[in-house]
Amino acid sequence: MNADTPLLLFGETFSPWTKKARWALEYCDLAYDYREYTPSLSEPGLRLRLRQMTGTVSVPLMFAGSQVLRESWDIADYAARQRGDGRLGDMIAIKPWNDLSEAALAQGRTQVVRRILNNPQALEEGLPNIIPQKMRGPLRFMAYDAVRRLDKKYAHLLKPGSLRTALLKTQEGLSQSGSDYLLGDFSYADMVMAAVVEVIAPLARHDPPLGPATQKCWQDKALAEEFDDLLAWRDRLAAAPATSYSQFRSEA
Ligand SMILES: N[C@@H](CCC(=O)N[C@@H](CS)C(=O)NCC(=O)O)C(=O)O
Repeated sequence: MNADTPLLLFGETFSPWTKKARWALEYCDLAYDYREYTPSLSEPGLRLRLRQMTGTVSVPLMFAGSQVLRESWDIADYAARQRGDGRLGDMIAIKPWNDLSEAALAQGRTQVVRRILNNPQALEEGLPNIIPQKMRGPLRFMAYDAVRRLDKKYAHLLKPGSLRTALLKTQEGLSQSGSDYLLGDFSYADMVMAAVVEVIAPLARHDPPLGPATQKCWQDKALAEEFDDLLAWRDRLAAAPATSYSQFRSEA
C-alpha cells in the first residue's frame, strides 16, 4: 500500500454518508485531512478545486493524490484496497447492505430536511455563525432557500418505506449471524447499517455541533422506539474501542 498518498476528505459532520467514509478510513488506519463542507457556501470552492463548474457535487468526496473519490462506497473501497488485509470484510458481500443503507439514508435525509423546512428555529440555526442574532430572523429565507434546494436535489432518491425495511433487515441479519456483526466478524456492513441508525437517533459527535432545534429534526421517535435493540447495538459498536471511530469518542 502507498501510505504516502495524501488524503483530503470533504464531508458534513452530521451526514451519515460522511460517517461511513470516516469510519472506514479510520478502521483501515489511513490518516486523512478533513474539511467541513457547508451546503451552498462551500460548493464554489470545491467546484474550483475539482475544476467542475457544472453537474452534481456531493460529499463525502475524497482527493487521494490525483484521484477523486465521490461516493462513500468508493472511499471505503479505496481504504479496503489500500489496507489490503480484508479488514473491512468482503466488499462484494457487503454491497447489498450498502444498497439498503443508501436507500434508507435517502429517505432519512428527506425526512430530516422537511422537518427543518417546517422549523423556523432550525432554519435560523443553519445560518452561518457570523450572522448576528437580530439579523437571523429576517435572513431565515436564505436558509429556507438552501434547504429547499437540497430537498429538490435529492427528492428523486426517495423510496418511502426504505428506512424501515433496512432496519428490519438489519435485525434479521443480526439474528441470523447470532452475533453483533452482520457477517460474523465486524465489517463495513455493520458500519453502513449503524449509519442508518444515525438518521433516526444520532449518537456521533458533530463538530461543529448542531443547534437544539436541528438536533430534534434528526430524531425519529417512533422508529427509535420500535428499533431500540438496534440503537443499543449501534451503541455497543460505538463503545467498544475495537469497532468505534473518532466521531463516537468524546474527543477526536
Ligand atoms: N451516494 C453518496 C451520497 C452522498 C450525499 O447524498 N451527500 C449529501 C449528504 S446530505 C450532500 O453532499 N449534501 C450536500 C449538498 O448536496 O450540497 C455517497 O455515498 O457518498
